[in-house]
Amino acid sequence: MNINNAKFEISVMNKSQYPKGKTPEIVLAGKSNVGKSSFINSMVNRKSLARTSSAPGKTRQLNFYNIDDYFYFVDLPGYGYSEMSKSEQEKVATSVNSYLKNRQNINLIILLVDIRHKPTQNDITMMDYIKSTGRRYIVITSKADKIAKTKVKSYVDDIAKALDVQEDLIFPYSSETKAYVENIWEVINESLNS
Ligand SMILES: Nc1nc2c(ncn2[C@@H]2O[C@H](COP(=O)(O)OP(=O)(O)OP(=O)(O)O)[C@@H](O)[C@H]2O)c(=O)[nH]1
Ligand SMILES: [Mg+2]
Repeated sequence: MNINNAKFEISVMNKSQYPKGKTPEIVLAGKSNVGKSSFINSMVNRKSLARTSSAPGKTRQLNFYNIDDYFYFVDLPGYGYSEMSKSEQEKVATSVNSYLKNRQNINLIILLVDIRHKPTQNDITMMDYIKSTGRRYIVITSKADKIAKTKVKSYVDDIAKALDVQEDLIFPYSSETKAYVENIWEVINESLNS
């Protein structure tokens, strides 16, 4: 896909602030530090459109990135960040869950998990929640550049099992090398066209 104009639009906490209109939203969910913001940057060929963090857990709001007025990438705050106070974590989780459940504009939810690690309990809980919304979703195993190419498939298969995800709904990706980027655009385009 050829992107001409990707821009940050708004950072929100409450639904009263969500963008108006019917532009479809492609949502990035996942643990803090898994690579959500890097994913957005690499997909739109911009180094620092979405702020990536050397200090994880900085993002506590939902960030909307307008892609050619065609769709939004929505960067969710990461979960599992232990330095955040419990009440703060609950506040963030409530706003994320309510968005995922109620927002009409959501077209596709992408759950990112690190290809190198067994999914955490938080990942499994998030996966189950996403399934419970009844929305279209895929899982992307991030940081595929960190393991040998020949091992990618077996790592992806293990994660698919742990999250109980169909084989055709899980894809490896690397924001660093952009390996497999074509597959991901294909899925996104398909979801935007249906
Ligand atoms: N090698 C490699 N590193 C990556 C990749 N994607 C992200 N990273 C690195 O992982 C770290 C975290 O990436 P972010 O994109 O900030 O992660 P995030 O999920 O947005 O984190 P939060 O905003 O804290 O929830 C950064 O140092 C990135 O450079 C990847 O595909 N390969
Ligand atoms: Mg981020």
